Amino acid sequence: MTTSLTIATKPIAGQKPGTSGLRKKTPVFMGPHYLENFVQAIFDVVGAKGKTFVLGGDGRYFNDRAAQVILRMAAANGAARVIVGQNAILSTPAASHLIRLNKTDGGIIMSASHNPGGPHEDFGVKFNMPNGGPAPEGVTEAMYERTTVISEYHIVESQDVDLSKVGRSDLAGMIVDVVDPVADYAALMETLFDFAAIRAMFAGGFRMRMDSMCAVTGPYATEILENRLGAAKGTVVNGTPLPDFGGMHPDPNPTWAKALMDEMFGPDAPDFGAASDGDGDRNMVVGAGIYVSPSDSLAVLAANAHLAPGYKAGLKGIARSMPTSAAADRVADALGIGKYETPTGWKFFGNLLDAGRATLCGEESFGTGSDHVREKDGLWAILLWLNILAVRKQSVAAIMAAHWAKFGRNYYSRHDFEAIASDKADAMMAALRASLPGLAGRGIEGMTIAAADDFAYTDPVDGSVSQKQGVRILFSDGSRIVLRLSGTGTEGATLRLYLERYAAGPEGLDLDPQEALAPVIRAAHALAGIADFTGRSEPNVIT
Ligand code: VG1
Ligand code: CO
Repeated sequence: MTTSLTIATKPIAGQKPGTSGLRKKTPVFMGPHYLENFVQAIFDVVGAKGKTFVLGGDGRYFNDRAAQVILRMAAANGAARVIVGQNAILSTPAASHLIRLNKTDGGIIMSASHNPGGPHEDFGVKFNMPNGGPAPEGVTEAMYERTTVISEYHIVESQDVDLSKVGRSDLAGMIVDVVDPVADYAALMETLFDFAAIRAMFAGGFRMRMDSMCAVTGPYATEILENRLGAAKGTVVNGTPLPDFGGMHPDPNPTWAKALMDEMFGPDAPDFGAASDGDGDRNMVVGAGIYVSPSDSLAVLAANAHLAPGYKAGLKGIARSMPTSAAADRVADALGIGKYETPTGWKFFGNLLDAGRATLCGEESFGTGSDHVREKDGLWAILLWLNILAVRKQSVAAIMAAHWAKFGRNYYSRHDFEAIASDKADAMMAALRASLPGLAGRGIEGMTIAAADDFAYTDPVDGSVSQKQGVRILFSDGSRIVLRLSGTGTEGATLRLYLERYAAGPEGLDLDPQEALAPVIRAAHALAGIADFTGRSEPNVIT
């Protein structure tokens, strides 16, 4: 017996989605009406009556409880059907695929991505559109507006739905289809990559370590790498998703995936190493003794994608977020295909992918993906790398050296200054923005500033404009400094400083990136006054 209830509520301040959905501390999300208000705002904006949605999350603390609330609210709002991953688990790319495969009206993903999880860490909710991609700004803005005036939400009173078993059930007249979270995703990967070639490579003794960081990709990686591709048992480490990610920070970068880095730079390093984040959309790639920066990874994947069956016809175009290095642009130019520079966040790639202008997309923040879904996709990137390695039969180091020899090298690094007081970070950005008009022509650290602006983007497909997407300082030698504040943090502000310098070669392609970038780093500190404003002269995460 189920009863549909309408509950009176009041707006809660600050339910504004950031770079990718609404992210807050878990206790905030668990507070009275918090999750409910936001979910109702989603349904009020997109409409639920008679619709079908996908639901799943990265398994973090509160994921299971939140899923039950969302199901009850979907039923009370008149949804016809919800497809939910078993145990409420779905990686972000797998959710994107299910939305598309089943031609649904969108999906709700419960994740705070690479942010730690647990009772005192982070939780998040994002809505993806019927194309499988993150809701664009216009939609998230409407959801936020809705949260500021909300006065009631709808929820059915019922027992929990049993999400532990695959199969169909009914919740107050709404169909709930519990599906295997891995099966359809793994099948999609088989259509894109040469599994036989990769299997042969593993059979020939190729060794890999995949660190799933106790987050959502564990079951996906185990099924695909070990079961289907024959990688040795134990290739996947930290392969069981845990509510607190085993206390790890599930962010695949050299700082947080240090155990993997140590192994890949150790005496008995495997041929290939990879890691993915909380919700499975990010990836880090490492060869024996060589780290591949995400910007370089995008460029190498673009230059070699045709070696995989899913991309043998070539690429339509390559899109990268503005802070991502220009390495991929050089590949696009060489291939004679379109290149696009978008603001940070995967939602900006959706229109380019839908319109068939871009095939590959990437961000410097360990995100790469293609038009197979509308999210970045960690395992996809890892499989494309494996496909390339299987065809080229060269080491990661040899592939990188050949790439730089051909295209030159865009030395690149991102310095993060986390948990700065928001007012200090805002004051620093305001002063920097005010200084921009006077910067062009100025010399600093032996370089000359060619241009400086605050990045604004006009979507080439729908004409929508996004302002103030980050300060860019461009030098006449191709070096570049970008500064912006994070839109995914839940504590104070995070300043992201992006640094780039181009070396054409043939000399100077083997420098340590921090050394190669030293003058650019000094210039950035001098121009932005980071220490003066924030009291911080050193970043706490370098990628
Ligand atoms: C960060 C990254 C951005 C990425 C976003 C979501 O945003 O810089 O490139 O798209 O996280 O990634 P910000 O605003 O903190 O810089 V994830 O793996 O949340 O979905
Ligand atoms: Co993520």
